[in-house]
Amino acid sequence: MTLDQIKNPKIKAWIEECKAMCEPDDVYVCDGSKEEYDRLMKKCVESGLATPLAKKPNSFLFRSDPSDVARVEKRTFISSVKQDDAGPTNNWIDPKELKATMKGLYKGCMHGRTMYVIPFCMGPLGSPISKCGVELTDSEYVVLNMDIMTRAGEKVWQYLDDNFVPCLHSVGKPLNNGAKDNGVWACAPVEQKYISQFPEEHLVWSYGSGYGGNALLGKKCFALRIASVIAHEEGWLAEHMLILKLTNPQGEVKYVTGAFPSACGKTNLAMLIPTIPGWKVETIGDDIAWMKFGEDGRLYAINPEAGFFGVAPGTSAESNKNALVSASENTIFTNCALTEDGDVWWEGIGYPAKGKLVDWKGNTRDAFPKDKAPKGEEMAHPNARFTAPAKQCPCIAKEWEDPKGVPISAILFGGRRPSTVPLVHQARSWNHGVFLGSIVGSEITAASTINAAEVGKIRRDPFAILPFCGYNMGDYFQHWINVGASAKDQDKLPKIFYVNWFRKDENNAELPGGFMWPGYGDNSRVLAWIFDRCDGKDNAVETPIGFMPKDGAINTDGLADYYKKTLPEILKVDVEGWKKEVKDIRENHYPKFGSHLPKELSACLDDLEARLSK
Ligand code: OXD
Ligand code: MN
Repeated sequence: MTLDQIKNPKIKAWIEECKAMCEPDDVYVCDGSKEEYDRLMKKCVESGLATPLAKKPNSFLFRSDPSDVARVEKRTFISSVKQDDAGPTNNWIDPKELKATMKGLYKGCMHGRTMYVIPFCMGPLGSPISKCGVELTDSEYVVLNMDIMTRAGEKVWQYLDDNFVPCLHSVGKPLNNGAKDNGVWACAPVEQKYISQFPEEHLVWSYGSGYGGNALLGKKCFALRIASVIAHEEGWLAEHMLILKLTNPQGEVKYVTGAFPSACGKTNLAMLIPTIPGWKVETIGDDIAWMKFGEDGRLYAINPEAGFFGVAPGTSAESNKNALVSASENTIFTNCALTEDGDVWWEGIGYPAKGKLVDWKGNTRDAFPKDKAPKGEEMAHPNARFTAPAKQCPCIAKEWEDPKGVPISAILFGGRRPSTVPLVHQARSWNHGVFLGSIVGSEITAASTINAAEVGKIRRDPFAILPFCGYNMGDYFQHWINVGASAKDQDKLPKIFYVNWFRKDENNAELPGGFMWPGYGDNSRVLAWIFDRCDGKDNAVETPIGFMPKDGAINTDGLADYYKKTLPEILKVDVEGWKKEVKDIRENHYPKFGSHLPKELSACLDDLEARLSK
């Protein structure tokens, strides 16, 4: 298809307008075919930007610019008409001002480049929950990644209508007077990077970065920031959550979603291999869930994505074998190290590097003894990624693309909490669950700060959506309360749980890494308790913080003795710790939301305080 053949006048006019502003050398409408993917990849290889990997079929390694290696939260804007609508947790610039600045940058920014038109769908084609968009980009890398991460190309046109989400992207490096990239990653300096969402227009404008969520606009920009706004308008939920399918030894199935801040093992949980016999975990999604009520009054979830954009370092056969298999072919690697025999390598891959490696900056170096690189000298960038098709995941659930979604029985919240928060507790009600989501946080550890005074403090990341909420977070809390209240049948709402795999006891030398719970596959023991809770099994006791496992209700068969000994400790209510938690929420967290904080949440906080004092 060519630009002239696009039938929808609104889409066509928008592309023409962007073309006139960005002045590309030409415009190419992507069809999403394998031939197109191979052709664009060949272009990247020939220009020196991509390296084919001899050890992984149809897989390629890209290296980005050291200034362009991650999402840039300080350059991410929610540009609502009123600042109050962006709320206290988002960066805001008046849309008139931001558009004027960005138009200045966009003017002629695609000189010497092709503008690719990517029609794409977030969610299974034809699903009533899915939504479509069009991304315009001057980056082949973006086209190739969008091809894996979304349903993209010719097949999407029949679902595109006037409600499409327009997403404009440029790497921000015009090639004037015949200049070439010469295999160098194109991007703009940090102060010229803008990842902008215009919530009233459901519009995304991204400039200056070619990396991940800054550039693959279907993911964080559309499926979370803009979708959260649409969900707020339409009465559903767009969440930073994994979706998993859990089957018990009797063959009964439940679906669970889970929100965890980054670096808390969301992908690992979604692909977990249970250590308790007879249980099975399968994957529906590892990052985003869109949830809407079905006819039967249950909340149904789809994964709007079609691939995994996973963090490579730390992914090993032990931590997540299924992710490794997912990324064993047809995969794009970014900022991993390259081995002499044409494979990728990263810190924490589970085996030592041999001989010389080309690091993520393109320098050839000897592997470090024991693979312990000093901080900042890693072979793979700590945010190195693999982009792999979800259908290649060995544990992908057969219904992962079911257009009606999967009915959710439980919603989990969690974070890295070395103290206070127990292994698992269950909310008493939907609103109490919203309270638990609103207080999610991860403790700052010595590893993440050089300021000793910070250690032990909690960085709050409500619903793990802090960098991805497209509107006022206080209104977002209220929206969750309203969704619960709008349920036709309150009994059919998912049950809500708070889990914590990360309790520590530094004084117990027996515990690997000081962790009081083994995590990974052993988290299935907690999932099993949650499964039975959803069936109303008598396996819980009521405590001041919510329902917790009865003695013996967590299966410990085969668990190392030292974990059997620590279990009672991580299943206790730490009353003093929770009192401090209440104080921190009351003094530092909730006041941020001012008059937008729902009264239901203040009431939950008062109630918790009263119960802890009884
Ligand atoms: C991601 C993130 O890349 O949450 O998924 O940062
Ligand atoms: Mn994420």
